Amino acid sequence: NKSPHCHNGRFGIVHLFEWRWADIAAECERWLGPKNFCGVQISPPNEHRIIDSPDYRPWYQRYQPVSYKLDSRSGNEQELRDMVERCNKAGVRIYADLVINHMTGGGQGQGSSGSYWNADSLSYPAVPFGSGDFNGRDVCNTGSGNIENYNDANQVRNCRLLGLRDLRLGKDYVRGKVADYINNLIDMGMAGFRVDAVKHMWPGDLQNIYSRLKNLNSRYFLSNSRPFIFQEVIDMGGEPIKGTDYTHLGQVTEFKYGKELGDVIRKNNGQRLRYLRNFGEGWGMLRSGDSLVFVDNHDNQRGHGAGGYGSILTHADSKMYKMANAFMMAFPYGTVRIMSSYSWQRNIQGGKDKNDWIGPPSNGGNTKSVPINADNTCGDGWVCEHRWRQIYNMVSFGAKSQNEPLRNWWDNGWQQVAFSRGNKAFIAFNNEDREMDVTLQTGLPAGTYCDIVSGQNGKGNCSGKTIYVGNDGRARIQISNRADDSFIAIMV
Ligand code: LM2
Ligand code: CA
Repeated sequence: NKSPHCHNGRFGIVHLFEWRWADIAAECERWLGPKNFCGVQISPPNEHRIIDSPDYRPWYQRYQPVSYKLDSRSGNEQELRDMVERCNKAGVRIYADLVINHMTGGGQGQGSSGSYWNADSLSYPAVPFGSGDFNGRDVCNTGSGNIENYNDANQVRNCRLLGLRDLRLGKDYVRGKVADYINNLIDMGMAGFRVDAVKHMWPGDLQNIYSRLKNLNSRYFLSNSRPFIFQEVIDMGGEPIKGTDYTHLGQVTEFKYGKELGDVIRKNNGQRLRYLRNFGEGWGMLRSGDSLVFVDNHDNQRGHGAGGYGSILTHADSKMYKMANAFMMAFPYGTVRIMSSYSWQRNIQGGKDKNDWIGPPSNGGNTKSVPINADNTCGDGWVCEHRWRQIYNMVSFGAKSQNEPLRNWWDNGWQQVAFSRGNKAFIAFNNEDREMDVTLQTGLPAGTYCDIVSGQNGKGNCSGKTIYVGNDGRARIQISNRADDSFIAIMV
């Protein structure tokens, strides 16, 4: 299913990467609901490996499942249930990250819920999975048993990704265990799922598993609602496996989007803002209704996955990052996901971040909760991009204008563009190295508007720039290239 099941007037999915369940519950009530967010992508809720060396409690341990017990670094099952209920009551949907292609890498130990596991004997008794439940030499013919060549679709699906023990998803028993896990989350009230490593699973196996899933819980959803599924496929072109191999099953992550948008806003390779006029399908991306879009994600913000440091924008490039997110939320293409990060010290050597493994803010490996400062930002190393005014106000812009067509496109031929969404909202960007001062058709009814980028529109007082739209719909738009933010946005 391709609908995220947003409540009316809600917009955008925020990935609260590595947050604790108790913090997410509070965030739904105090922030995400009131600010019109549609939903939250949560980190994998199942039991995972605990890694102490060579990296101490890295974030990536959660991509090594030990069982489907709901006990993870983010909290236990009771906290997870409480979160789903409170978020649904606040009108905010929850989508879990599903790691179902594989279990752990090599080694043995106890998982986050204390369950024993042994990758050498392929033993995961807390599921239980045993050696017959994994792909072996009969289906994977590489020397190492790992994926060696992405031009060979068979090994991409049947061999081990990074040595991670590869589940035999063609087997009825394995499909059943995976579906039971997902159905448990559906019964709890989740609205859908991000599916990890989809390139590494056969479309037919996924179709079988999805067909076993229940309808969403009728306590929170209309009857016969199907789970919203967005599938992680990194398709930058040039490989036999394509994102479109999976669009009949649900939405697919469009990794070209963040790379290309980053290149445009950085002005790489002669790119211009003007070229964004037909961004999306016109640039060879997935059909809008099939596409899940984002500026950065938890992988490519630290050099994992796809994109590259020279292209992808993150919170570390804040001025360009806010522009990119604003464009994404204003422009009619795809389902929007916003990243919410924690900070870490980047240390790039030879093109690789030596600190790319660092986990969330923690005390001895226990993830810290997220303190909220008086100015609405977060403390203790949590970046909380979704609490930056320029970003959350654009969520409201998206919510208000999402059903309106793109109108009144204007550009100066280069790095200045503007457009409206019907007669509801208008946005203008100046990415030149000089001032912008033009009079433009906004499409909006005459009146006095408050720029939601430079300030806040309170009751009768605007702390941002004031913009006057005349009876002809036109307004003078002045944007300095040296301002904190070089774009303005107004809405009815
Ligand atoms: C994903 N999408 O398809 C996730 O978005 C990505 O974050 C996951 O990789 C990957 N697939 C597997 O679920 C991350 C991380 C890897 C890490 C794996 C497993 O990017 O670096 O691999 O999780 O934790 C780590 C080590 C790697 C090692 C592997 C197995 O970095 O060197 O390979 O564990 O022990 C021998
Ligand atoms: Ca596989």
